[in-house]
Amino acid sequence: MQSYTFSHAITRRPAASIIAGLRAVDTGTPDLALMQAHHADYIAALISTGAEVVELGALEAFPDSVFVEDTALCLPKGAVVMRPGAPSRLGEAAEMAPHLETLYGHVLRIEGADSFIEGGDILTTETEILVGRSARTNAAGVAELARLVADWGYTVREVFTPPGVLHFKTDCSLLDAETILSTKRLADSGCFDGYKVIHVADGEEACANSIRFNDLVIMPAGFAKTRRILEQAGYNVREIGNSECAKLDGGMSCLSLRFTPAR
Ligand code: CIR
Repeated sequence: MQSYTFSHAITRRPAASIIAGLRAVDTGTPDLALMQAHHADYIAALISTGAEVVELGALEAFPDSVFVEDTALCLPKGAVVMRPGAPSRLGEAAEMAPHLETLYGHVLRIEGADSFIEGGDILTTETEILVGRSARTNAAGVAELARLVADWGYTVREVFTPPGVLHFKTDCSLLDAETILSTKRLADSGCFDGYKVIHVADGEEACANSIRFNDLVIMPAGFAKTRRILEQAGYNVREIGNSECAKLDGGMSCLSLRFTPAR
């Protein structure tokens, strides 16, 4: 259960500079006020499960800094500060490190000059850390992570993010110890063999980035078919508006670091 039950989450308020956030395709300028409202709903959902949420202040110098997931990997035995592959996001990881040091006592860091890795490419199950190579995460980053967490009880497995997809977890989420929500295009690669896979409904690929957080599955609003599939499978689903983050290729997992710090 350690892969989906958590005592803590960290979020960061969206900055006004979010309008300059990275995006693969420009589908319009994010509305800051609406994003703030969605963000508040998201935090309320996390808190409703009994977790403590550390809400960090906005960082105007980093337009994408609301997407805190990409800055670190937080596991029961420790935290690893990432090296984001997007140059404009590299500094976000250093901004996160002191907060994790406070909660964990110390942190490890990806440091190699050629190593790049973002948290959005990492899916942790009870036994494995799956890391998707992508435009943001390279083999050196995966190898360095594997060395750092070698004693933490997981197998690190390098997998591949589908072409044109930002992050591995853009297309999948952990639902419980043996179940993964995935797009068909990702699951068809065979990377989840051995797990139970629930496919998102056709045409609803954008809701594959959801999160299991304690007793809730938190998914972006507006994907009724997949919501029904999840509810029929017994999950307790909460929808959160994601229209503004979606303009920047962001979703439910990107907005938090979720963990139970060991001290
Ligand atoms: C970016 O391109 O880096 C941001 N606009 C979106 C990051 C989304 N993060 C995530 O999927 N973990």
